[in-house]
Amino acid sequence: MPDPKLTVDGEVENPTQFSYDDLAALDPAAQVSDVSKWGLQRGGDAVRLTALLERVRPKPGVKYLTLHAAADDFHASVPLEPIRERGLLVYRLVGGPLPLSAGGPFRFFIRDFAACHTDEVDECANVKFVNHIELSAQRGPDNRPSDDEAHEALHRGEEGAGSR
Ligand SMILES: Nc1nc2c(c(=O)[nH]1)N[C@H]1C(S)=C(S)[C@@H](COP(=O)(O)O)O[C@H]1N2
Ligand SMILES: [Mo]
Repeated sequence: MPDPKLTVDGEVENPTQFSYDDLAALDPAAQVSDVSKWGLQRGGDAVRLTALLERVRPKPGVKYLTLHAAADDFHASVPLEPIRERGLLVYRLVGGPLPLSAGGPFRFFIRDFAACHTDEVDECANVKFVNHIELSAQRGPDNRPSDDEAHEALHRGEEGAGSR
């Protein structure tokens, strides 16, 4: 994919598209190296959600953040407040773009996530292949698996897909 971009928009003052270079150029205070220390197996380097929010400037009244992965039509919508300080966007692995096999080119990751479908903010919201983050007052689309059966079916499908 030639220079993939992550769009951050919705109810914000300054909708922005971020490339790998744009993310790498964010302030050192925005950068977090090696997220494997927080339990993301494949690791990678990230920028803080707060840095993205500073850039796009959510309008007053924004309460939800929705993660869209067009690649496999996966979507998760989570309340902004509990993830504001814990949200990370993983974009780099060993000095290059995050590969598809690690959920790249952009992967959302929430520190201290809850077990799958035990909370609004759960591991399932660690959306891979994110191409679009949308801020809104109301909850957005969400097709995370809602029970064990749906969850297992999703993971079986992922194995079947092979490349992930
Ligand atoms: N795009 C996308 N992101 C996704 C999923 C998915 O099917 N598609 N599955 C979610 C679920 S249910 C879980 S538990 C985690 C699994 O992350 P892992 O593949 O790194 O173990 O990814 C989440 N992110
Ligand atoms: Mo999950």
